[in-house]
Amino acid sequence: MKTEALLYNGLTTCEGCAMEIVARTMMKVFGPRSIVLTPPSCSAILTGYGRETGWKVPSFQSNLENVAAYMSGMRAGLEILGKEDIHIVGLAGDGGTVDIGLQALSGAIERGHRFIYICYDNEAYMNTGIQRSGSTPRGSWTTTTPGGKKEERKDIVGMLLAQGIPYIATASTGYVDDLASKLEKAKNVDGPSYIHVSAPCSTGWRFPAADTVTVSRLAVNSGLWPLFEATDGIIHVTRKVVNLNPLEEFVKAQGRFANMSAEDVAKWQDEVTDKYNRLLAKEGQRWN
Ligand SMILES: Cc1ncc(C[n+]2csc(CCOP(=O)(O)OP(=O)(O)O)c2C)c(N)n1
Ligand code: SF4
Ligand SMILES: [Mg+2]
Repeated sequence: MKTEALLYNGLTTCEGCAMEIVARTMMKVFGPRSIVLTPPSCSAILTGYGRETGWKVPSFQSNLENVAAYMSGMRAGLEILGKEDIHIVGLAGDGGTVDIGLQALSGAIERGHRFIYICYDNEAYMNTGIQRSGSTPRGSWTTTTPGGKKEERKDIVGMLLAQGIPYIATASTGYVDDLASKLEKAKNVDGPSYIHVSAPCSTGWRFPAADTVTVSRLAVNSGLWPLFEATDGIIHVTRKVVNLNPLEEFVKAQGRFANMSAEDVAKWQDEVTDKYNRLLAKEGQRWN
């Protein structure tokens, strides 16, 4: 990894922000020949306001619904200019990806443009006050689901795998080396690539800021957030957890699941274990 920090210090994200870990890791992998795009979201804090920016590379803020369309347009422009060696990187939240920006993302992938789209998933619309998104898990408190969300979250990775994408991976801020190696692979793909990163948010999930990495790891090691990748649709699980941690440890580490009963958690545990085992059985096989 290149060691030069391509993000300034002293940014105004919350203490312990996992999104900032993603941003710093991705810049170490991609280096100075990069253009970063962010939609309105907490990542837009890094892109900044007016004449100030946190990035040491060119950056651009799109609308919430169209960061992938901007990325594909920028790639087309660079091709006309004959500039082949520049990485186009999008850093978008879950709301801007699985809900509002989904059409632009799907279209850009279908057109086959070369870019790296990174969704840091903090599982709600955090920047505007912790509203539920399509990625908020069932049972979670948000300001718009005060009694706990009733609906299941969207499986965006499954959706994009079904569409067909040259490279896609899940990752976590609990395992930064795994994240970095997936960013490295994504960097070298001749087409679109997508990485979906679990990025716990102490502000919205209600846990102490010092616990970000611990909470990230609890999600992975309970089987709730499996770490895997798919190259041309072939599944490879990058971290195989032999004895899954009880999901209850992840649930209890944060305040947003305070309304869940023991039965709710037990049911969720069964679903997570079943889904995890079905994923392990897909190792080396096509997703669909
Ligand atoms: C079309 C549109 N709707 C709503 C907004 C207001 N808005 C700005 S940031 C944001 C939250 C985005 O949530 P997410 O993508 O999950 O990123 P996070 O804030 O969690 O980092 C919203 C709703 C907007 N800018 N554009
Ligand atoms: S609200 Fe969450 S995602 Fe946004 S800056 Fe704070 S910790 Fe990071
Ligand atoms: Mg979000």
